[in-house]
Amino acid sequence: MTERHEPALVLAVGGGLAAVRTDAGEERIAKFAGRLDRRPVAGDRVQLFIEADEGGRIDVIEPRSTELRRQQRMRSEGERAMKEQVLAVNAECVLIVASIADPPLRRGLIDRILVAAWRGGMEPLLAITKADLTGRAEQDPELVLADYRAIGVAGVVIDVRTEAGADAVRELIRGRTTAVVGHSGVGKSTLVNALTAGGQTTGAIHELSGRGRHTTTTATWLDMPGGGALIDLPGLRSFSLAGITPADLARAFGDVAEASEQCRFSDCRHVGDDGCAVERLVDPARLASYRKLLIELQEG
Ligand SMILES: Nc1nc2c(ncn2[C@@H]2O[C@H](COP(=O)(O)OP(=O)(O)O)[C@@H](O)[C@H]2O)c(=O)[nH]1
Ligand SMILES: [Mg+2]
Ligand SMILES: [Zn+2]
Repeated sequence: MTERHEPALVLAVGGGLAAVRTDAGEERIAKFAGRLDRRPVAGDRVQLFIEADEGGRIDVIEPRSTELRRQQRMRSEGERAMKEQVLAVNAECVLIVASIADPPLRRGLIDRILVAAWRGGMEPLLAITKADLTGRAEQDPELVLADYRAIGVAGVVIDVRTEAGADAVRELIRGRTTAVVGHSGVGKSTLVNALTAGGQTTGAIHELSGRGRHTTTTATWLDMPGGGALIDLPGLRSFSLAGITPADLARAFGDVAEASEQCRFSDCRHVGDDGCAVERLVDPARLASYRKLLIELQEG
């Protein structure tokens, strides 16, 4: 077979190799050209150099329309270093999956992913799972949803184990390419399986796993029957952002800003101040998340 270049999609990456699918529908395992200035990520559009029946080499990574990034704290020689990690690229939206209980819903993680989604050019969406466990939850899932709706984030409350749950999410993401993120244990895999009708891993990803090169610690591209795709991310324990800007904070906490207009004093700090409307109107857990991010902003 003659040497050629073919456009392809990166399905998964692991150990210096990628599972890719050419636009002609052929799946291959690809190496990376030495001259690449960045690592390919699931969702990347690439030019694949093919010279043999098997394999290929990623020569070019096309410009990305979106990037979901986080910071990883690393300890190097006693010094605290930050390294940026690109989790998924070219997704149109980010579906944040959070259970209302078991494990309990954590606003901090949701708010951080929101900021990262908006920063990276994606629409954040929220799926609150385990609706059936609302009785033992600390918060009412519908009220949580309402808080996020107020800042422009659409969402659903679902029991993932029902057909209706998967349908509600399918409606929310409507055939778009969606990065799926959440703390582990929230029901993300259950949801992803339902959305991908069993979630068969494609040939090349399977082969990459077989070679011990792809584990569930990196993103995986999954097609959805009827259109659209998921970029399934591993369960996140934490989600760090670096260099939070006032604009990031304003966007993610428009409700806090709005409530603050009703505080008695214009210089209200919303920490036990007389006549504070923010403390009266904003959910305490949400306010706690705001304060944490505000401190990070002030610390730069
Ligand atoms: N009660 C209840 N359990 C769920 C729901 N969704 C998932 N689970 C259970 O939660 C556990 C973790 O689910 P899994 O999909 O593996 O979560 P992941 O770690 O986020 O991928 C499993 O035992 C699921 O059966 C739900 O909506 N309601
Ligand atoms: Mg899982
Ligand atoms: Zn106030």
